[in-house]
Amino acid sequence: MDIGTTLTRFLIEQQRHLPGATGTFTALLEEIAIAAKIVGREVNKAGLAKTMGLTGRTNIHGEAVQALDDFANWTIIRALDHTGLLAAMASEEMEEVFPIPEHHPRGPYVLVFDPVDGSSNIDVNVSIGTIFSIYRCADPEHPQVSDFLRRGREQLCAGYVIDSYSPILVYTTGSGVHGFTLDPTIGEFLLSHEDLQIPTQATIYSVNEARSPTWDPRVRGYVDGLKGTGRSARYIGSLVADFHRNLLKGGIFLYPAEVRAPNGKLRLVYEANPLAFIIEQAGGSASTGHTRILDVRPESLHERVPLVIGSPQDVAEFEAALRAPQEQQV
Ligand code: P6P
Repeated sequence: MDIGTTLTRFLIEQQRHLPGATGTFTALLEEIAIAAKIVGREVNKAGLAKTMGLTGRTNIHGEAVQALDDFANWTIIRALDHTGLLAAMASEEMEEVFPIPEHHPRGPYVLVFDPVDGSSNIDVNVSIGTIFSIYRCADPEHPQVSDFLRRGREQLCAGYVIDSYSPILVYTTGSGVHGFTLDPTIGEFLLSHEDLQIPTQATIYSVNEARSPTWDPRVRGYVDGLKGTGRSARYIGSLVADFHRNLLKGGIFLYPAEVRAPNGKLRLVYEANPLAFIIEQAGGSASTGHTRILDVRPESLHERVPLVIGSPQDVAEFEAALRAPQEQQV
């Protein structure tokens, strides 16, 4: 009986077509998949597990740390710290870079991740997920934060895992975007979405309209112009879930700059960049509203960036709206 194509089999087959491929990403993605299954098991005990609720601490962003944030962060670190493939890791939950301890072998890559994107939704059973990105390390014996402050276009691999009733892992290494759905009966991620391409015509727009008073009037005008065009407004409040739906259905997600937050809310290094690599590989676009996300040079590990991402025509129309002359503030 054919169980379908497992993640491992697909990666091995992909490796054959990539000159010089060493199987490193196969090993890294397999370990990430295992970590994702462990985190998913905790998520699926929603409300019953000790890994739910708040820890009582706040992270470096001043956000309440969910028990699952901590659990997922250290699950991913423990799954990958011994592989001999990484020199260091960084995460939304850690202020500084985490060098691979001396007692483990180091490797030529660094991994940066958001262990639980959308964690504020954990206790209300809304889909959440992990977002990750892999770069080459300049000097594995001496990993630096500069290894993580690379333009997104230098990423070697990016992906996400959504913990939902049907967990899915989506990744790219620059040869298309591929999705794998977890078959819980065998505990394997099986190929379900090969070579994903975002529909060019968006049918959905995703934005938190409650924040519109804080936007540039041209942003308000753009979003108002989407109404009555036959599109649907869909906003889950979990970036990875909103992104994934728009990737499959065609749409645009916006978290624009705001009057008191000119860089918006979302993080460049471990949220915008991985998703921007994926969306471009799937035929879409990702922009700050003025600049291609993958061209932005990060200045710090946790910096934020305005994000507009999705169907290319919609992103282009948003950028055009922001080029219009600014209304004179009365
Ligand atoms: P708002 C979740 O906290 C998150 O970081 C993203 O997953 C999500 O897209 C965004 O914030 C939602 O923010 O301000 O609309 O609640």
